[in-house]
Amino acid sequence: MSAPNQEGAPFRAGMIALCGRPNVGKSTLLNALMGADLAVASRLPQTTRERLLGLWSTDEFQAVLVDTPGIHRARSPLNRFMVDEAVRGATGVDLVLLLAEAPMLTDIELAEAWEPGEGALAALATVVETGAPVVLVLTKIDRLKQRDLLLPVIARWAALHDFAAVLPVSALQDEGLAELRTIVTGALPESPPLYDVEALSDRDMRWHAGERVREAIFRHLKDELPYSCAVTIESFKEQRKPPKDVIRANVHVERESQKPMVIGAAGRTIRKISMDARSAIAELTGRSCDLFLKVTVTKNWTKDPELMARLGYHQPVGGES
Ligand SMILES: Nc1nc2c(ncn2[C@@H]2O[C@H](COP(=O)(O)OP(=O)(O)OP(=O)(O)O)[C@@H](O)[C@H]2O)c(=O)[nH]1
Ligand SMILES: [Mg+2]
Repeated sequence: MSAPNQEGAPFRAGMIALCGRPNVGKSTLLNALMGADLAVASRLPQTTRERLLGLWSTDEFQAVLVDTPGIHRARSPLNRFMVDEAVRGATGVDLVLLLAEAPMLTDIELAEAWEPGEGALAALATVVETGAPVVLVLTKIDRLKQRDLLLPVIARWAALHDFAAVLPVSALQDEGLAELRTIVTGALPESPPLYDVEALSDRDMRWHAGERVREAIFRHLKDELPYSCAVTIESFKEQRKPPKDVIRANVHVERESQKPMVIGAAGRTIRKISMDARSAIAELTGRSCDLFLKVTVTKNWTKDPELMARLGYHQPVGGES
């Protein structure tokens, strides 16, 4: 039994996974629900590579929000790792939020004929297999001119699965989030906290710092280049006087030819990446920071599970969840 809070109600805690195809807005929604910029989001698909737990704790409950990589047809070892992480993130949770973009439809005929795509159906099949109740969250509704065109879309989705609820939201415009928070907290079983109630996530600041560098890479590099980059933190020192973090990180690329593209003419690109990442890290830690980036070639790392593991992309071994 968990200890009752002041009102005498027992404490509740549970896991809520955010799942769906790449780019549907999972990380943005996690940040909006948490009211903190924890998860890296970008305009490019396949931004999130690893499971991240966002810990939303109050005196009454702890909701462990699980951000997951997008579910997609994986070809490379890195992509297979990502999809495995997504499945791991959705397994054993109390509720899955299946996110799908609200389609941008312009007339009722199109809306009535609308069908979810293959990728969205595959994501649905994957989360249904976990056996957890599923809430369908239709995202980015701020982009829609005519909201009533969502009704036939909702009806089509509802015919595919017995969803616990269907909810249209906009994470960026704070629409539907109060309802979603009610659904999330309502799904938490009676339980003591699962994680430290003071912590915001299950990852340490080193990991978050690496993610901020990756976020800046996704913002400043073009085409396939962000997908060839990984970031490792070589050292993270908390200096006392004056108080600041001194961070040295490696940006790994797959091929020699990619190195000058990441560095840019006269180092301009890597400087932009560094400046963006530095201010994002400072915002997260509340301390100033010095960030030193080095670009390293780790040949074909996305295709080699051993190299991937060395760069941090490995599933836990043994019974660890
Ligand atoms: N207009 C609008 N855009 C949104 C909203 N939520 C997310 N986006 C945008 O959608 C893009 C993808 O968002 P992410 O949160 O990175 O999506 P994701 O599902 O985590 O993507 P992966 O990690 O790549 O699978 C970003 O450009 C976001 O700004 C929203 O409510 N409205
Ligand atoms: Mg994401």
